[in-house]
Amino acid sequence: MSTIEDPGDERLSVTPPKTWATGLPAVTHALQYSFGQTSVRRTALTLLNINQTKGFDCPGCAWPEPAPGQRHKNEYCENGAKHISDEATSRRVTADFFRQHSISELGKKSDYWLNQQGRLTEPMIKHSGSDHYESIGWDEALGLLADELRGLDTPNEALFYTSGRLGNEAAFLLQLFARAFGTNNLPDCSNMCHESSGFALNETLGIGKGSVSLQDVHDADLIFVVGQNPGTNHPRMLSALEETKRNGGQIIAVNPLPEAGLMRFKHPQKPRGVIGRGTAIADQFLQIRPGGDLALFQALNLLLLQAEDERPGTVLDRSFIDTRTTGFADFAEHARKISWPDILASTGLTRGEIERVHARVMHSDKIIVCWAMGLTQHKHGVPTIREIVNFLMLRGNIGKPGAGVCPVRGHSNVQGDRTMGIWERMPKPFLDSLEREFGFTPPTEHGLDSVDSIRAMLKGRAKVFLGVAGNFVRATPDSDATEKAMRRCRLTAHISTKLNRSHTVCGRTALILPTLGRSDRDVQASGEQFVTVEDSMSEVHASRGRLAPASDKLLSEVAIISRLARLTLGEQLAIPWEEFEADYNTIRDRIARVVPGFEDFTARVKRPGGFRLPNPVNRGVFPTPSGKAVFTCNAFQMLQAPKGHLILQTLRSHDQWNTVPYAMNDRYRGIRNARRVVLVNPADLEELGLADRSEVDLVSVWLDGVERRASGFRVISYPTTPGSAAAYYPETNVLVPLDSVADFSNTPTSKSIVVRLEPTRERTAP
Ligand SMILES: Nc1nc2c(c(=O)[nH]1)N[C@H]1C(S)=C(S)[C@@H](COP(=O)(O)OP(=O)(O)OC[C@H]3O[C@@H](n4cnc5c(=O)[nH]c(N)nc54)[C@H](O)[C@@H]3O)O[C@H]1N2
Ligand SMILES: Nc1nc2c(c(=O)[nH]1)N[C@H]1C(S)=C(S)[C@@H](COP(=O)(O)OP(=O)(O)OC[C@H]3O[C@@H](n4cnc5c(=O)[nH]c(N)nc54)[C@H](O)[C@@H]3O)O[C@H]1N2
Ligand SMILES: [Mo]
Repeated sequence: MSTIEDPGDERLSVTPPKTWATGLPAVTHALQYSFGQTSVRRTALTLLNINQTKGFDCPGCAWPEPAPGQRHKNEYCENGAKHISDEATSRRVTADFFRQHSISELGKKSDYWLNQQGRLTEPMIKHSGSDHYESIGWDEALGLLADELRGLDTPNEALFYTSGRLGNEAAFLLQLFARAFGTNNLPDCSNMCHESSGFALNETLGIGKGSVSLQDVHDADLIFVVGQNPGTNHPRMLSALEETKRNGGQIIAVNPLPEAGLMRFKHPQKPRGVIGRGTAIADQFLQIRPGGDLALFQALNLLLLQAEDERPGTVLDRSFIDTRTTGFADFAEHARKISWPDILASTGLTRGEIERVHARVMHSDKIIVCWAMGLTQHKHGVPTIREIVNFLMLRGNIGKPGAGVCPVRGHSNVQGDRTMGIWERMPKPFLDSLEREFGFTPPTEHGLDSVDSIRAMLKGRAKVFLGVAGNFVRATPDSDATEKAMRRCRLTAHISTKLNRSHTVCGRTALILPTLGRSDRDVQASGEQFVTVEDSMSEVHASRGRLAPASDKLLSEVAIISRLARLTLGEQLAIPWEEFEADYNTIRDRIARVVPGFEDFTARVKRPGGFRLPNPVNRGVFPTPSGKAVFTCNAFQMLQAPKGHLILQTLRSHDQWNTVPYAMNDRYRGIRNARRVVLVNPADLEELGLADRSEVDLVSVWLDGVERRASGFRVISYPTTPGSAAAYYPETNVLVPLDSVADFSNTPTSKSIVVRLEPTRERTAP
């Protein structure tokens, strides 16, 4: 991995972290990136159509838009503008480009460089034994992929990976194709993202989705923002939190890093936001130790139980607990056993800080807990989220206005893709429904998730890999192992808009299948099409691209999947693939009959703003086996690194979209011109005898004794929680051991890697 070029490093500059987010600089930064990628006219066309009822859904995060009448005419954030300009770029990757650059040469380029080359324009093939991609026609490319699929010993030797960028229609077709072909091998980015949330919420509430609406966020008395960096990753969430504050609500931020967006917010689209100090977001900031959140909520639950003991009948919501839940008695008995020394050791907080939080809780009737990767990507991510559900249920904060659970999703349609059946373990009622509609029996054996897919490729049990709308090689853990796994495949193929590292780590044969992006106009036989997406709060709405496609050789994702399915499965099944490609309404008609909540889909989604899928939890209905919400007992766990080691989290800079860096900067954290940096608390630097800005290798320590090393990182003295460190993903994925996963959800523990820092010179010395 160390052979990959890294632009920027030499010019590293560091200033103190910012204490506010999203002001005027945010707007100018967005326009700068856009003008660097494309013309003024395309910039105007794209930016004016983001998140408007007749435009397209921002391909950035999954935070919802306000109701149609309440949207700003610029309903997007700085980072949304960057994502869309990155897609609308005027730069092009042509067949000529691949003649000039061999695959091994491209493999040495940085992720940044690969993305900057522009939009993919025509299908390409790498033949067995060749080091170059060459042009190939669509029919031939898809025919070859179909032949490879049909030639497998069992359908379970095929893998169909997706990210949450895919719209509902294409996602529905992809899972339909995989299951009609005979496998549930549908690994997705969710496996590495909110899988822990889905698992914990399914188990406790009976549905793996958030329960709150944007209105609930505005109306809450108290909101916890835990393990999440909204200033960078969900900037429009800050406007919602500002509204909460205006209505008298309070915010508690829990994070090892003092993230700018959690501290103070300046609204970029209101005059007041551009000048002045803006709104202080967090009323209380808890600088927690990594993984200490489980103990924090266990402590809060203990304090609630004790308060009820002191003033019986006044603290807990007995009527909610007695009528709607099970398991309270066991939970209460277990919860009382936690000790304060354990709580303080695990959280790194003081008892006073936790008691202050408790006081706020006691004064709040409506509480919401929001979270993201800072919780899900830990070994005990599932128990942590279960404990949050316990916490909310104690005072009846589930299923009532202004209260509830809010896992803040990543990719714009990651929640929708799951609703459409992109999941390796879709429940039986969904499979039965598919069978009724399409007349074939879907396989019932669970498929492989992302981590197990890598294992299967390594063992030669999976041989054909199709990736859709993502960058599997960089998103997954243990980069060296993953690359080895991909290279063992007979065929790797990717449906993509832009060049990325997954295209350079090839199976024996490899295909690049270029496609339309969200902002591109999509015209099929029946005319102009739109697609649909579901946001983090279950709002389903239409998305219609407006720009001329990047090349006339692009096919839509729906077209590619439909044609591939027809070539692979032939005409023997009653699935009208040609009709699906010609008119997406015909796909929606099928979704309406298969997926609950989508009745009359096409008509309802054409209304401005679309519609919200019902969440039974908000009617007091819990679709668990017992029909009740479930209190759980979660054993105390804490993260500890051996002496001389740190707990490293891998996270996003302000200038990247997942595996794709847009620039070398991380403005809010004050870092410019470098990504190979590691943020370490000054006290730890002193103890480790390391100087600020010195160069180190990060070496991860894991049970299997394999050395995983990321070389040449510059140390930056930074106010992170002592004992913890932070560095950017995907450069550090090489450090995450394949077997280091969250219990139950199998999510890589990207937020807790035990590392030691070795001065780089030690290794290079003779
Ligand atoms: N601009 C931009 N927007 C994005 C993305 C992007 O790459 N760029 N990615 C999208 C996707 S797919 C996702 S999933 C989301 C991700 O959104 P986030 O979850 O906000 O993303 P991360 O950068 O991984 O940040 C994790 C945060 O959790 C904190 N944290 C780490 N460990 C702990 C812990 O143990 N406890 C607590 N309390 N906090 C902890 C970190 O300090 C950091 O603030 O963003 C989405 N939006
Ligand atoms: N160490 C570490 N690893 C992580 C994480 C972490 O925090 N730390 N986060 C995890 C998380 S939360 C996630 S969600 C995953 C993300 O993993 P992925 O979703 O697999 O990765 P992305 O970087 O979003 O994928 C980018 C590629 O998508 C393609 N693309 C973009 N738009 C479109 C489109 O409209 N259509 C098609 N067909 N292709 C398109 C482009 O070719 C682009 O190169 O990474 C995970 N990996
Ligand atoms: Mo994600």
